[in-house]
Amino acid sequence: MTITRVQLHEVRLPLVHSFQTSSHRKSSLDHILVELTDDDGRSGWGEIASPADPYYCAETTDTAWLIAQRYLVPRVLEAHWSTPAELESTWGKIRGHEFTKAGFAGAAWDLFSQREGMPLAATLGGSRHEVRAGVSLGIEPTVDELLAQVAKQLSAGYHRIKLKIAPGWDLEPVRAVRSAYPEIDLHVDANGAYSSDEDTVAYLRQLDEARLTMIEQPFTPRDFTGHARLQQRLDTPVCLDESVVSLDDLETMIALDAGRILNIKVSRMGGLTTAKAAHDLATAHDIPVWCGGMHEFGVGRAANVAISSLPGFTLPSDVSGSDKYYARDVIVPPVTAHAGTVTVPDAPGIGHEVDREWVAQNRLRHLDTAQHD
Ligand code: OSB
Ligand code: MG
Repeated sequence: MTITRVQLHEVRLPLVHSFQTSSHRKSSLDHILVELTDDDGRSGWGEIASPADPYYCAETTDTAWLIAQRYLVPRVLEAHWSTPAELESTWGKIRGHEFTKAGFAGAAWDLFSQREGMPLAATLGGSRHEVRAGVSLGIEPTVDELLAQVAKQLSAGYHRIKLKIAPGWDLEPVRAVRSAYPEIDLHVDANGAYSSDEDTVAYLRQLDEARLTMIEQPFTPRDFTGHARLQQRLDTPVCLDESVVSLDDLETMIALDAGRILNIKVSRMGGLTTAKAAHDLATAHDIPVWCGGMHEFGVGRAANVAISSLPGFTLPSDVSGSDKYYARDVIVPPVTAHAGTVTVPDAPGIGHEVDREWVAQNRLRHLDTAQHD
C-alpha cells in the first residue's frame, strides 16, 4: 500500500465541564486529526491527542504539528507497506513524540482494517462486543461539587469512578466519596503530584482504608523505584500511567514490582501496535490493564473502544460517551454509552464517519501534502 496524500486538521472542541488535574485546568482542547489517503482513494483517520501544554507529557500541540510536518509526513509519503507495523518502522529512528506517532499509527490501522473489510477491534484481536466504561473526575472547587459529579455519573450507569487527587485534595474528597458510596469501584490518579519521600509514603498508606481499586501515578514518571517502595508498603495496587511510554518501561515496572495494574493509553505508548504489545506482555504477567483516555475526540475515542475489546482489558476503561465531554464531536455518530457500556462497532475500520464538512469549516490549521508535491 502507498499513501498518496496526508492531511493534518487541527480542531478545537470546548469541554462541557472544565477539567482540572494536579497540574493544570482546561476548558477546551486542540487535537490534530491525521488523514492518510491511499492509492485507492480511501482515507484512514487517526488523532494526535497531545495536550496543548507540556504538563502531562513533553509534547504539545505545536511540537506535534512540527514533528508531523517535518519528519512523519515525508516518510509516510515514501513508504511501501502492508501492515501498520511496517509503516511505523519508517519512523523507528525518531525518538519520543509518542502522541504524534500514535496519530499516524491510528490512521494506518484504520486504513488497514478497512482494506481487510474488518472492524478495527477485530483486526487488533479484540473479541468483546461491549466495553465497560468508567469516568475520570477532575479536581472540583468543593467536595460538594465533586459529590454532585459522582452522583451524576453513577446515575448515568458508569462502572467506575476515578478521582484526580493532589496534595491538599486527597484524603478528604476520597473519604467523602467512599462514605457516600461504600461499594463502588473507586480509584485515584495523582498525575505524579507527590514526592516519593518516606513521609509521603506513610501519608499515602492512609488511602488503604478507602479500599481503592488502585492509586494511579502518585510519583513523577521516571521514579520507578519510588513507586516500587510505595507498592511494598501499600495494600492498594499501584497503577502506572505516565511512567510507561514503551515496552521497556513495562518490563521495568514488572521487574521492580513498581505497579500491579497498567493504564494503557494508546497515545502515550506511540499507538495501537505498541498498545497491543503492552496488553500481551502485561497479560502474560497477570497484570490487569485498562485503557486510559486523554479526552479524545471521536477518532481517538473509537480507537480506545477498539483496543478495550481485547481480553486483558478487564477493568473499566476511560471510554465514556462523547457527550460527557463535548456538545458535538468530529464523528458521526458520536461514541455513546448506554448504562456505562459502549458497543463495539462492527463496520470496517474505526466504524464511524468523520464529519468532513464540519472539520473543513472549523479547523484551526490545515496541512495538505500530496505525493510528488
Ligand atoms: O491521567 O488519565 C490521566 C486527562 C488529561 C491528562 C491526563 C489524564 C486525563 C484523564 C482523562 O484522566 C480521562 C478521559 O479521557 O476520560
Ligand atoms: Mg492517569
